[in-house]
Amino acid sequence: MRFPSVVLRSIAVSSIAFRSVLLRAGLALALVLGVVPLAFAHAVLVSSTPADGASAPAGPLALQLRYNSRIDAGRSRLSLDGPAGAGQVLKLDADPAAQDRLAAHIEAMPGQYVLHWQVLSVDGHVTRGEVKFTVTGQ
Ligand SMILES: [Cu+2]
Repeated sequence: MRFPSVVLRSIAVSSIAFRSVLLRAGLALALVLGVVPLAFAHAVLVSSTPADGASAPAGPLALQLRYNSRIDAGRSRLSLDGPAGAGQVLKLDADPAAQDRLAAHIEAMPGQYVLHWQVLSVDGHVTRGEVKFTVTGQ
């Protein structure tokens, strides 16, 4: 009878496929267990003023970025693309009491802005991102 050998072969093939699935599931689990806790230690942007996608009136504008953990403001950086040019590095407001945020002030003219942030969190990891906002005329 040939039938049983065909069945056996197909069981062997599906067993290899099953092991490969198990291996992948194991790797995925290891990634989840091993990498996600580290990712939580990085500085993640919690909120910003202006908020991403928001509008603000022209004139003096306070920029603030708040993170989920303490950051090293001395090794963090804000730069701004706007109607006055791209890559303008902003002078950060010093506030030793606010160790989880970056702040700066600008005199904003109407236009589209992209605020680029790069922060060093206390766990030694650098994260980056951007906040886009619009400044409207009076
Ligand atoms: Cu980290």
